[in-house]
Amino acid sequence: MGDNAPIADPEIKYTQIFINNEFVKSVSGKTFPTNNPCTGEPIVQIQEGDKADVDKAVSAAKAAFKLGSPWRRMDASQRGRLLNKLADTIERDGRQLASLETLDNGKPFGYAFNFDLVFAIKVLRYYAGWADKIVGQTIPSDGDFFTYTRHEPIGVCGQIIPWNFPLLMMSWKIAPALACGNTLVLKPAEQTPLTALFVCALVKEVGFPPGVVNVVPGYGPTAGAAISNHMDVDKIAFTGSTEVGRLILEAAGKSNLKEVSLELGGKSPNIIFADADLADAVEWSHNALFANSGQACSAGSRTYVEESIYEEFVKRSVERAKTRKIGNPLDADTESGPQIDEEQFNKILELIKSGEEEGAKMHCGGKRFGDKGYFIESTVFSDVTDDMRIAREEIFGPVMQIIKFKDIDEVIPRANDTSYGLAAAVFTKDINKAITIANSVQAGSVFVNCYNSLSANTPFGGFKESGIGRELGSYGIEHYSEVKTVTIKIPQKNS
Ligand code: TXE
Repeated sequence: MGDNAPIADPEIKYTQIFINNEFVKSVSGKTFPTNNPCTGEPIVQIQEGDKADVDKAVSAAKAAFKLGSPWRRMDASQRGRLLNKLADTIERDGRQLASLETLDNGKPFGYAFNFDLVFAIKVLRYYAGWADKIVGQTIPSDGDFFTYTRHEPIGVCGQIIPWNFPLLMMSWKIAPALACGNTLVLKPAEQTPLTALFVCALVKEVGFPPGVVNVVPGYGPTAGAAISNHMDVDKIAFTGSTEVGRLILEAAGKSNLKEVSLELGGKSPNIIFADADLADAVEWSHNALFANSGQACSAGSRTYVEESIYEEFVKRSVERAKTRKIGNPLDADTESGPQIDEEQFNKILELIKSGEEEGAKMHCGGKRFGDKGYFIESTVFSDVTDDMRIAREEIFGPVMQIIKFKDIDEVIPRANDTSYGLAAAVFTKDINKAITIANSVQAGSVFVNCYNSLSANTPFGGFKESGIGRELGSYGIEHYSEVKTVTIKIPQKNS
């Protein structure tokens, strides 16, 4: 086996809560299983954190953030060095990490290795570079005064992440937080704790001081709620459902008004004009929806196609969906693995049923794939109208909705008629159409003749109910630092 081949049965070394650079058991003594979505069977038992464990983790993070602590005294350049070293060790152990991700999440190993892992490493390196470049201003304030600003870390950051890109979402959260000098308590999703716990061992190995990074696996209403309600958590960053995003905001309001950044759901319009390169648009649109088994917040889940090419676009999209290889995520040619769990599996099948009942035309798929695990066939609907549930609700599964439109003036308000605003795309060769769409859609990211082309240095986040704040790029730094204005009386000011 080469260095890039999956490990079918990766060793699982880390199943405990990580506090103060030590792996520990839960206070309650409880454990929970993490399951293999290919079979529905448990992989291993994980120590189950809840409020008592979160309290311990927050105390550790608070102590690590004390004035004079090794972390607060550390050179900013050294914080960057530690982040780079973390990226190095993740790269070194990439095969193991990607194999764990595939086992726990079900995504094809090729994607886990070549996309999730590679992107996570890039994000760590990108923010490593930022650590000693986070600077304030000197300001010529009125009077005999001199003012400067300091961009200080906020303090203890709570970070709650989902199961669709476990390692990647961890990197998006911890990299900017650590670059800015914060300490953190992160809760991975209960479905996918394995890679986050593996990274904890690397955090310790590369030399982050104890208490800087703490990871508490557990369930949302217990461990997650304990983080979002905690009086000593100064900021919370969350990626997940809009429903839970509201709970997080509410908890922040009811506790200590901790700062909140949210990256929530989406129902992103992908608009294909008749002048687009058709083959290209079909392939991008296919992947915009089916990548990661449809489990992406920015999925292009409302495919709007101009009337004159509608039939042809549907025909080609159906052909493409039928060739999509679903199956064992360890096989090199597999494009889609299973959905994450039974709850998501049932939700998706129920929404497919609603599409049929509401009169959309189903061309392929529509049911379970195979006889075990949570696989669903690649499903394509045409004749979808804006009011159908499949056109309004986030399905988070391999279900494509192709919707007809007449012209640019008509499609813009339709594209914006949603409570979400995460992403949008337009396919056209006409620069004026591209720019008009890009400037008119209410979305945090707009892609022109491409889709989901993300990068560590490009901001990502939502308009409207898709979230608050931006991650990645320089914008990500803003959510992990406080600006302090220091004004000093001076004997005499001169210009
Ligand atoms: O999300 P949850 P679920 C969407 C997608 C999906 C739906 C439900 O539509 O079908 O959400 O998925 C933690 N306090 N997205 O149920 O519950 C939970 O433990 C604090 C979009 O898996 O939001 C996990 O760590 N935390 C999305 C995280 O929140 C709580 C990614 C996400 O889980 C909590 C995933 C609580 N009360 C789902 N309840 C995206 N934006 O990428 C749960 N959690």
